[in-house]
Amino acid sequence: MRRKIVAGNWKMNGSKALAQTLVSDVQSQTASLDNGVEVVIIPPAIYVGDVVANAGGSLSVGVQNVGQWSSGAYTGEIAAEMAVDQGCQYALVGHSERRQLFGESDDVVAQKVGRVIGAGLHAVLCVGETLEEREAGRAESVVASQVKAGLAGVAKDQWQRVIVAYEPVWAIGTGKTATAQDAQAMHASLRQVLSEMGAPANEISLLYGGSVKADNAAALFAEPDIDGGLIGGASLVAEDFVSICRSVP
Ligand code: G2H
Repeated sequence: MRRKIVAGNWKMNGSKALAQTLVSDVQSQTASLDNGVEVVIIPPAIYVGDVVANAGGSLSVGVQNVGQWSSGAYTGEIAAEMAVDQGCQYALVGHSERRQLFGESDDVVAQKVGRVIGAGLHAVLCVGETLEEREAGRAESVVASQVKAGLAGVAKDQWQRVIVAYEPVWAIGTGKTATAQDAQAMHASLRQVLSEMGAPANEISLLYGGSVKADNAAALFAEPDIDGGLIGGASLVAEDFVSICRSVP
């Protein structure tokens, strides 16, 4: 059985107050869900401690990024071990905003995956094609190459710490969502790629992300290879995020 996960990526949004009120609301309204969903809150790193304090034991917590080093003179960076130290269980790696705005290459992404898994966290590797790549018929090959590069260093006994989030770049924060059928097709292709890499593909949770909202989550999550979602904007409103968590079948 694959884990069903709904993770809220706050990006550079939120506040100490939100880390208290929203997290308490989400915690109290999701703790008794019987659909088996694991709910993860991924705030800006500076609020991780506040979120952990309000997570009440039933929510998991993650960071949006880690440095590719273990420690040292890297001003502004945080290490995977520090996220563990603060009570995190997850780290995003290779979000398209990191790739596009901060120039993260597949090589850097692979190094970060290594650090995250090595520290004992679950790595959520984010992959996805641009509109230009999709229109050129290259969506599947682009995504396959990001997965192969990002997870190239994963050892046989580490796959249980890997989650992949498919986030088509053209659907991020734009209000455009891939159809459930298009997302399912990409997830099936992703599972095939993982299988070819020697991973236990049927045990790896694959999340969809990109303008997931309360009104489109159920259709996406009903697809056989979509095991949950990575939610941006809608994770900042408790009512919407809880509704998305409830949409997991
Ligand atoms: C994709 C997603 C969360 P949004 O980046 O990672 O954001 O739901 O706002 O498109």
